[in-house]
Amino acid sequence: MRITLVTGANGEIGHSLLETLASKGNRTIIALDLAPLADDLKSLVSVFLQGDVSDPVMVAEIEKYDVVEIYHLAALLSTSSEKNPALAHHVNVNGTMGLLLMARRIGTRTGVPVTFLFPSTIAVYGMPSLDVKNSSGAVTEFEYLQPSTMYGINKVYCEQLGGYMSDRFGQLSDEAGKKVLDFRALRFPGLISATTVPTGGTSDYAPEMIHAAAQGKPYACFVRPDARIPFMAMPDGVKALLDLAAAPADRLTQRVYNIGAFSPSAEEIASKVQDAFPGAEITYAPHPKRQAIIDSWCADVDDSAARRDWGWSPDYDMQRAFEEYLIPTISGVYAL
Ligand code: AKB
Repeated sequence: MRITLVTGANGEIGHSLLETLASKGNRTIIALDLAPLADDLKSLVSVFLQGDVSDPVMVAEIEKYDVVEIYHLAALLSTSSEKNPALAHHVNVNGTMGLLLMARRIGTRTGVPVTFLFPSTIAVYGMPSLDVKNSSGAVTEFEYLQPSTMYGINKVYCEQLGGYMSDRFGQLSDEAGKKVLDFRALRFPGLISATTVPTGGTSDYAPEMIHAAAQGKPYACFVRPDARIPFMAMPDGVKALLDLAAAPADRLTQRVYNIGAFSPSAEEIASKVQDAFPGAEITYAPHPKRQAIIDSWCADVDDSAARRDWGWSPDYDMQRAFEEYLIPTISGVYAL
């Protein structure tokens, strides 16, 4: 049975990914998280390791298994990273480097290249001004890569690192040319889940607004009504990870792919929320520093490479996300 490792298992993507992976069967799932595994995930995994992904003792423990696929989700998100930049660098960069080295050792030992799925982010972009952001349209993977946040810097570096570790590691040594690691990254927009609420991100205003309204609570949005970044419904985020993991290597022309779904302003999200929950009380209290982070991210992404190379296409535009996923599911969550 193929062995799949998921780090950051308790996180938002981890939750949904574990449910989907387990429903597919035919694999052994090893999950890792700093905190004890959430009760609803316990029956889905074969092995749970509690600890720090950047701890070499933990890495040595994982390395005992012949892992063929890694979803490395553990990370500090953008707002948390600004509160503790040194810790963010340690977890987001050193943790990733440790796992990449481990993946190379496993691939060398087993003779099977390890597929390494890395969630990158629209935080890698650094739009120089609001005018440029508003006039540049959908940005490709190769433009405006001057992030202003620790998280964006960590992620854009790890994208490069993953490519290096797959293709050029030790290029002057005996290691050269050995295909033992296959790194693939997705630049996620803000993800919106109907069943979990994020912590520590800057795109959190959208899910917070929806979950507050579903509970009948007022919400003060921490960005301006016109703030615009790309978002995606969580099932599409998980689908993208699985589709990229399954794509034949010879179809991939790059190691890092944008994926898009919809790009609403905060005001457009609020209007959808108020349609679904009439009377929802949404006000605006922009936080200048979090607003500046959102202003520095692109308004839309060009995901034509993902569409061309591995058939990416989101199932949910904004209307379908609200009508067929978010509202019915959230209403059930808070009705319980
Ligand atoms: C964050 O806000 O930090 C994340 C992201 C867009 O990567 N949700």
